[in-house]
Amino acid sequence: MTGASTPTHCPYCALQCAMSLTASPAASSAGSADAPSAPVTVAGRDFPTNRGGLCKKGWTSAELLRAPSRLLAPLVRGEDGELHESGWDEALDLVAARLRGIRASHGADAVGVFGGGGLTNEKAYQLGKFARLALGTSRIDYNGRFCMSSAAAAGNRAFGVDRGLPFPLEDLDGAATVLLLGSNPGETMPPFIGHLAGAQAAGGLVVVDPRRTATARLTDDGKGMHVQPAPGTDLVLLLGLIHLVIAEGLVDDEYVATRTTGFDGLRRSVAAWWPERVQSITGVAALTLRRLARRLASGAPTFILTGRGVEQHVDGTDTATAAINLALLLGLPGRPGSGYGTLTGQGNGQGGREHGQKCDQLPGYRKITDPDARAHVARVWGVAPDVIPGPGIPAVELLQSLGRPGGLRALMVHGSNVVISSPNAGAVRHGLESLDFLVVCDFFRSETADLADVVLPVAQWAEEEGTMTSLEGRVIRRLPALDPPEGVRDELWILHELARRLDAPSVFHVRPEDVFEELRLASEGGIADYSGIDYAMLDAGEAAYWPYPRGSRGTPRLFADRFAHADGLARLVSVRVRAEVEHPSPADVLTLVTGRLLEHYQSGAQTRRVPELADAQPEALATVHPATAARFDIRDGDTVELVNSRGVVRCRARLSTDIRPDAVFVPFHFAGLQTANLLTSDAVDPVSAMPEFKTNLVSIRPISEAVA
Ligand SMILES: Nc1nc2c(c(=O)[nH]1)N[C@H]1C(S)=C(S)[C@@H](COP(=O)(O)OP(=O)(O)OC[C@H]3O[C@@H](n4cnc5c(=O)[nH]c(N)nc54)[C@H](O)[C@@H]3O)O[C@H]1N2
Ligand SMILES: Nc1nc2c(c(=O)[nH]1)N[C@H]1C(S)=C(S)[C@@H](COP(=O)(O)OP(=O)(O)OC[C@H]3O[C@@H](n4cnc5c(=O)[nH]c(N)nc54)[C@H](O)[C@@H]3O)O[C@H]1N2
Ligand code: SF4
Ligand SMILES: [Mo]
Repeated sequence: MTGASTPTHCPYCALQCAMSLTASPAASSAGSADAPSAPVTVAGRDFPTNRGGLCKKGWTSAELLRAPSRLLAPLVRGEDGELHESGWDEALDLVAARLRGIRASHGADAVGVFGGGGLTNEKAYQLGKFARLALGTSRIDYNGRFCMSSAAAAGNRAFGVDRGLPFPLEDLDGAATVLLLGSNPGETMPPFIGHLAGAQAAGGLVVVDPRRTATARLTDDGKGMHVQPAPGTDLVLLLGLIHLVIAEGLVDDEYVATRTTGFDGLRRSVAAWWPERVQSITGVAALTLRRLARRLASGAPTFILTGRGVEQHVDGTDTATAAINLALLLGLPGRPGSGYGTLTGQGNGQGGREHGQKCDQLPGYRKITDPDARAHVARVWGVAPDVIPGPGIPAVELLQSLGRPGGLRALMVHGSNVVISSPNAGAVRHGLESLDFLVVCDFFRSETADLADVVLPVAQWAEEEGTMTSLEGRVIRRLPALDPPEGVRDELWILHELARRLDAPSVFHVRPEDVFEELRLASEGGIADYSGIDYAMLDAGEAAYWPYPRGSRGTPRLFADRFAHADGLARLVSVRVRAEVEHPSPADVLTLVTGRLLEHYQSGAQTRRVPELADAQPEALATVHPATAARFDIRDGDTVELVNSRGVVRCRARLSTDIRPDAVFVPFHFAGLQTANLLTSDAVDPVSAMPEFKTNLVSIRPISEAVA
């Protein structure tokens, strides 16, 4: 596998930019730690989403293939308390024996599995099956609960289906207006910005973000709008826009009458949200709201898109629902050239939420409580339906149960670095430390792997094959460009070997294509139906959007004629501002806003190991408005301490007018005392179980010590 160029896709985000990897001849000596330079070269490849472009993370992704810190053998914690290299048989025998033992003494639900939205469809599918059949546990969930769950819940409730973008990204090119709510693709998906050029030129790019981000700066030409509400007030903002659209007669009456239900309730629910009241809560001028409502209702091609900024809140489902209500009143979903969508985040954030690593789900986006769904999947798996456990508990609750009475005694982690990325991370670390047994599969000793009893090193993206489902709902192929280093194993092989040792009552294939063929059957007839897709058609370049039932042609655009509810209508679900969702701003506290930097990916487990990225962003910086800094006696570059009841973060301050004076921004990519999630709350949205990542109250003060 050397010399030739392999067409594949980026390992990181959901844009899944197309790239070509060319293996250098030295790559065949895989495994030698003395060849740290990238064994493959990366080139952008033409594809509708990225049009040949890549961001810095994509360009440098191959450096991790031979990073000096890559794990090249399993690690097992010894009697001395340290992790030591071991053979594969020894490590897998130990894992199987310990999990069996814990299951025998504490019951199957004492063993949990935590998955990830970066896993291929094949691995995510197999992990769900492994939990249910090999471990017999209901306790599986994944990091998408931190990512997509509120948008997914809102989409399911309104449309009866959750496909992040129900249209190809290229549809955005013709838009006159794009409303981006809490989304910063200028840093989180740079090549995506190309699709906003039309709206930008038409003066219709509207960015709603408490920070003046790279994306918000696209409106600096004075043509578009940057709306900068107080953090966590988007629901009020959206209720205000809906109020205006109704009050000013801007509703698409025919669309609402023929394609939706619930209008009367919705109208009543927004009656009291007149613009001046909205202004007093959000800080957004009534005049701006009116301008925005009219722009959105102009009848020109218009899109409304949400990101994590409006979704990662304890009222995230309601806020996403309000955004959908606005889009439905304007008649956007399903109208050619217009639409509503959410920008899925992780590489396989879409596919990863469809095939069974969610606690309440079976493959094909089926409900685990539905007897027909259970019977169908049980048939594919060759077991009786009652062998499949019932629903488990969502990610935050799962992590809260670590080591607690009646909670988890053992956990397997596949594709997440929860010590950095989960809310109330100090409590999660404590929970992991109190487990009887922790197994982590990773390429590196992530902060979570550091706590494990056994670490199993797995193949990276360029060394494995499989499929990913991009933010468009398009299933794409990942192809291997080189062999994994010796000592590293494919995750499907690991699950196969463990399933065998645990006497699982089903076959666990090792070849990705065999797993995909089984996934096709398991998803057949489900909401996310992949049964008409196979590797050969993807290799031949077919753009396969689900649902893609056997014998059909796939579905690039949803909702043209009907929504996925049985009656074909979309639901206008009335949502209210809940009393318990408060946004106080007493003088001595700030709202901590968290989010992302261009150079780092998620917990930083990967990108902090790429020298070019780490040099560009070596540390977490707290962005503070100069007026706020003056109030708290903070100078640019000072070390500050951010504190609340959950924890303490220490990092240096960066003064900037890009942030509102009532907020402080800290990226969540860093470890140790710079871990933003030491401060975030594990309170969750009642519908989606999404935690409150985006707005948490903190106090701030300068300190004299250097940053640890
Ligand atoms: N560079 C980089 N790119 C990534 C990732 C990464 O880690 N790094 N991760 C990928 C993943 S998994 C995801 S989910 C996506 C996320 O992509 P985005 O949703 O674009 O990312 P975030 O930075 O989390 O949040 C977006 C914006 O929300 C704003 N925000 C915070 N609070 C509020 C609020 O109350 N209201 C409003 N309106 N806005 C608010 C923040 O200031 C931020 O600019 O990115 C993907 N791409
Ligand atoms: N404060 C705050 N916290 C947040 C967010 C926020 O905006 N603010 N965003 C949240 C969001 S949207 C997300 S998606 C999460 C993400 O946060 P995490 O779940 O921690 O995501 P990653 O850092 O991508 O972790 C993936 C880990 O798995 C490894 N890995 C990658 N691919 C594979 C694979 O195929 N198999 C295995 N076994 N391992 C693999 C990587 O090396 C890395 O250690 O963070 C959430 N946390
Ligand atoms: S935008 Fe996302 S998919 Fe594209 S190169 Fe960057 S990280 Fe990779
Ligand atoms: Mo995410």
